[in-house]
Amino acid sequence: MTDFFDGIPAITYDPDATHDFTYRSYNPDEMLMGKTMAEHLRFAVAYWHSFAWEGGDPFGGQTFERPWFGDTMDHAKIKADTAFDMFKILGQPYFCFHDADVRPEGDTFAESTARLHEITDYFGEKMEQTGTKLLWGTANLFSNRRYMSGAATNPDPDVFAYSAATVKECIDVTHKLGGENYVLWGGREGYETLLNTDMKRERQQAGRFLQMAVEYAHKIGFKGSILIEPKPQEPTKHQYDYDVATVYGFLKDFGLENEVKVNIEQGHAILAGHSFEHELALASALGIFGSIDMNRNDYQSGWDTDQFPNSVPEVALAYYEVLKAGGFTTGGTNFDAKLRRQSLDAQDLILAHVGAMDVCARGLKAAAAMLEDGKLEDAREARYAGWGSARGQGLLNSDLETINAQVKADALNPQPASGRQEALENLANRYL
Ligand code: XLS
Ligand code: NI
Ligand code: NI
Repeated sequence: MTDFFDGIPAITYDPDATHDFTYRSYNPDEMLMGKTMAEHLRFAVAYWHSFAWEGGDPFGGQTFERPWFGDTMDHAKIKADTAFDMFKILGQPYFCFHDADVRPEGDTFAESTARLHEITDYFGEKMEQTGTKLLWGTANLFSNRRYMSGAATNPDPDVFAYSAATVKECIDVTHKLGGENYVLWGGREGYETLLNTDMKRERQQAGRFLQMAVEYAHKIGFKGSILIEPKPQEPTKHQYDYDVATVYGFLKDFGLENEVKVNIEQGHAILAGHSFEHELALASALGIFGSIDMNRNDYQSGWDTDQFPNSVPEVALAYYEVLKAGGFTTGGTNFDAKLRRQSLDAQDLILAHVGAMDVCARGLKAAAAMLEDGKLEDAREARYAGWGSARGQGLLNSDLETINAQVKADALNPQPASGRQEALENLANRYL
């Protein structure tokens, strides 16, 4: 045990507690639709925001002072000790990390790699002791200046090679730790200006890179899911993995639509001009729904502010889509969220997660009630009932000429029906 969280108790479910360190809605063992809440939500803590981020913004640097900040392996171990202390306090089942979050960069590729293996072996022991599991691992192919012009999509083949070699190591350590997914977020896979960019070539590079990752995962027997995390921009002006629809087209193009799924982040959906539930519903319709990053943006600043979720109605609509998609298999709810830079204290880190988990629990309960009650789905089905008839089905197997003749013969004159939007919004609000 480190002393960073001294005085903070393990958080348990106690809705009547008079202090803040309690779950008021997240009751891990409570059954909903045949599964426990813990099994539905599959919460994960993001190592980077909670333990690597120093509190900087575009106008100022570090605000947090943490005993594990520093670039030695000793620091990395104190960071790991503190992280696992937090996991114990929260009792969430999973965590996620990038290579760069967990070990200091070495002077050479070999040194960075040796450090990654050393610290992940250390994780392995701690995971065994605490029972915390790895939801996903990933490579940070965006922070170091070598990636400023892209990783897989870099104009320099040496950077492609360095990135591919790094992904191999990161898949290896994810596999070693029993990770249930491997994520690729293309933070620099895009462009700042088309004037210097060969989009066709860069897209081909990205496609081949992803194929190599999939081939390697198969080769070593990695059973988890490979996930792409769509995002339209930030840090680059335009990113190739813009949104779920774009990623699906890309996967189809490279024959990967049955190999790769998506990790959908609320804030990224908003940046792409969609709602979170839109992205979830589309991924489910396309058969590529994988996992979620449950962090929101600030709607005024309109940037990827990575805030902990705090709106039950928004979260409920998201989990409604997750439940309709059949729930998570390998995926889960990752809090890719960071504190505000004024939230300096150890307890801020704990309470941010406690609040977020409670909001998700309330959202999940509302979503389960909506689905179990069935009124919304009944209304949706009734709206499309015509398509269930023999005539509706026949239409799709017909052709324009036959349909044209039939419409004339029947003197068809379709009558519009109400979409009942307000009534359905009223209905949805009753569960919240
Ligand atoms: C950044 C992304 C990143 C990924 C993991 O916006 O959300 O944190 O989740 O690389
Ligand atoms: Ni993000
Ligand atoms: Ni994310």
